[in-house]
Amino acid sequence: MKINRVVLRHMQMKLKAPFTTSFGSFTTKEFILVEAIDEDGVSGWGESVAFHSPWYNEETVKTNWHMLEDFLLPLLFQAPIAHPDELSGRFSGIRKNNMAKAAIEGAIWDLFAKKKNVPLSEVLGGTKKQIDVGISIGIQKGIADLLGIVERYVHEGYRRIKVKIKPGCDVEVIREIRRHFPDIPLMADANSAYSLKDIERLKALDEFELMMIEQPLAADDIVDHAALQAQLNTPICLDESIHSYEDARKAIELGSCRVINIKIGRVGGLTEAKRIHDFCQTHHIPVWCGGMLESGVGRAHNIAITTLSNFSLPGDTAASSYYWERDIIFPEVMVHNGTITVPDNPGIGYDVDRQQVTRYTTFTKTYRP
Ligand code: OSB
Ligand code: MG
Repeated sequence: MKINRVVLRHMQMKLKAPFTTSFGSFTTKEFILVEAIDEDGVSGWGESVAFHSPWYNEETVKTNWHMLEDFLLPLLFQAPIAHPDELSGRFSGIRKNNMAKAAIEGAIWDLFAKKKNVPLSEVLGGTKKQIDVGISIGIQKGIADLLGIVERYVHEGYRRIKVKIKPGCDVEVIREIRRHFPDIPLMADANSAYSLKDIERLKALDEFELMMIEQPLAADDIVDHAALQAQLNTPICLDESIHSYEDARKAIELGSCRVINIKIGRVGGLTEAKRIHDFCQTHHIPVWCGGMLESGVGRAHNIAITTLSNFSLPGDTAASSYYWERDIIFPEVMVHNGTITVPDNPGIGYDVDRQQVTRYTTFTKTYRP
């Protein structure tokens, strides 16, 4: 593949409802949409999942734009690409900035699959035609609101419910949910809100038979998580702590977790996501695909990777309508009875709706070799 040009678009999309985690709340999603166009005029699409501010990791929309403009696109333009797996090597001289790397790599994967005329899921080695999905519910003002929302999505058929927790908004909340929904597959995500000092509080969650507790401790930790896992019955799932195959290997070796949440952006792209998936499979660690409140483009990539067999737990890829009044892909991502039918069109399998893209674009710049 020879890349003729790359278009970066700064996007701003209003969320249907504010999303609140242990770090705070946001109402608008700002992100970079990447369009890579080859010499034949075929477009591949990627999305940077970095947020406006660095609360989840150190990357932001601005740092991603800077990395793409000043480092990654020049490397991309250096030579033609035979296979998207080459890019992680080409980018290896640049430390971290995984979400920026994944954004352009994702566009090249889509383009590669489109040129081959096969779905992205298939070129990644995925086999599922349908994927099970769960939903991630942000922190709510009151327990009654939360119970209402849980009820709604259980009723819609989502395969598991994830709720956000933080100190002071945890054991009592989970107890209430369990009292009303004794049998639902339920999990909690702390987004690093606890330390080992809170071990008694975390152990108190054991009685609720959660599927797992996600990232209870520090975002850069795998050592304390191993100590915690040794004392918890509930499986720990790592999110923020896993940036690479090497991180996953070490975490599993240490016993820091029994499940891994793979986010394509956090690990630097689909190539690395596949490597982590394969390693976890060999070591009997189930994985699932996390979400970053993506637009339909990022969501389509998440659906494609979820078709790999060890994505055996429902991920956070909810329907477009959970996030947006109107998504930027056509058709929008639909969830029926907790499952998404994997599209069988070439590439990401959804059309990018250029009219909607234009509506949400605040700034565009085109880069050429
Ligand atoms: O920790 O998984 C997370 C959203 C933003 C940042 C981090 C996380 C989340 C979610 C929601 O839990 C995922 C989604 O629905 O896209
Ligand atoms: Mg998480």
